[in-house]
Amino acid sequence: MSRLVVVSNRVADPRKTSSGGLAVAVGQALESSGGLWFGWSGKIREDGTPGEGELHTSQAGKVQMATVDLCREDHDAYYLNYSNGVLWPVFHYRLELADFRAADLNSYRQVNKLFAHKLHSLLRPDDIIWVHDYHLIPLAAELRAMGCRQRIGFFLHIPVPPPQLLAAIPDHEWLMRSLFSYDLLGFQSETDVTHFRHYAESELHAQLGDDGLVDAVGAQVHARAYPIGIDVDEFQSLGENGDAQDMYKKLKSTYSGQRLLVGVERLDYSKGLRHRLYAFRRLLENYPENRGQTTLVQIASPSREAVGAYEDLRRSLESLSGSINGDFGDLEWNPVRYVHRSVARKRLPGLYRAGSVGLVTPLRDGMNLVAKEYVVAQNPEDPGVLVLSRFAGAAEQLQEALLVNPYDVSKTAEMIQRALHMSLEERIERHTALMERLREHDVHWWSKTFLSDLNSGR
Ligand code: ADQ
Repeated sequence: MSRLVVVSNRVADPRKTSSGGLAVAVGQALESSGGLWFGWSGKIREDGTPGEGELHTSQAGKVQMATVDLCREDHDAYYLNYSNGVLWPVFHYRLELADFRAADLNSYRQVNKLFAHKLHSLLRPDDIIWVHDYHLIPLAAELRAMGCRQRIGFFLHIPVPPPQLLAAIPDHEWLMRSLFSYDLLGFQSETDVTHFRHYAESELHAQLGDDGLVDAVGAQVHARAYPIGIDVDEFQSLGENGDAQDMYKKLKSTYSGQRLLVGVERLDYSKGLRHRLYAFRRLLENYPENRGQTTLVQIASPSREAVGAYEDLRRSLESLSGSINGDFGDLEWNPVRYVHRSVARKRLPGLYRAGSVGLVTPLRDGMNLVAKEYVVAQNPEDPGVLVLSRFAGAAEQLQEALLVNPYDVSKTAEMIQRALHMSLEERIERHTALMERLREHDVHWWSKTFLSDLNSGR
């Protein structure tokens, strides 16, 4: 059996479940065959040299961990400026937030070359390599240039925008051509696959074949949707532990007599937090019976604070929730409970379960695992209702949620009102259908299907 090598920007100890969905899934796939997990160590060397970094290896159970440090200059240019300041906004359709600088692109290439170089020295001939996410798009091209012939697959966790937006990235052909060094490309949704195929056709003159085949720049690659899932059993049993139950009880007693709307995310402009607060304000304006009765609990954990756009968003959310509380609140009731902190994973199911409505309304999202976790955390006999943006990858699968266009603030408010008044029968019907889908396409299905296609050359 060939060894699995996973490459991602960040590496987590697979034995620690606190790291959450993806780390658990990848960790389990690695544990089952024994494998290697390679990526950035998370350490920044202030005195390091660009393009260089020390390799550290350690053993975590059956998994070998190999990580590389980055110097300050590489970290800022490759990680903050290019990955999170160019690729993240453009791939989330937000050209106006992207800051293109040639030096950052050079560093992005350089760090991918550094990673390829360090990884190459650890590879065995029959390894199978699975690269994750936008930080590492050119990794396979660099490995191929070093003579690597192993099968290499790539999974993109974020959306693929339409070709015209991709084409705004300076050197986009270089970036997108490098995807043809992989054997298999996995995307979150059919929409993403369609955008990739259209790009390849219009910009790289690709021939499109059946079963996801794309033939361009002298190479053939399969590009398909493998929607990522969650570990349903793991999340359900997390909900049965004391911490989750305490959280549930605490919320129920703090907000007794209230209906709760719950939102949980990293504080990121892609998550639609501003629009969500506008929709909540509209709910209180248009349906005044909710005043004093309905509270929005919004958790937005700190994220990428060194990137400028995130600082602006933080300030505007604080002022928006302050103004809703000022305009509608009274001595007994604060309409918005906005928390700029993360919640421990073991407490999350309790928070989700306390929410009569789960608000997951990103302006654009690769998949969105919070939507899936919210559904799994519900009491099947009295489930809450998921209000989900049609622009989350998850919307392709979770059709029984109440789907909304987050830009349409009035309609979103109307849907929240509908969710608050949905009959028990309809809630159970929708929840049962959603659970079936989540079980069928859980995270184990995701990693097994991708790896078996990569292995077999399908
Ligand atoms: P993210 O943008 O980080 O992931 P998401 O899919 O929602 O978004 O996953 C976040 C994970 O972190 C979930 O397991 C959630 O429970 C946890 N989390 C988020 N906010 C939290 C908070 N405030 N406190 C505690 N835990 C929190 C990227 C893509 C997504 C894609 C995933 C996986 O942007 O579109 O679904 O990768 O592929």
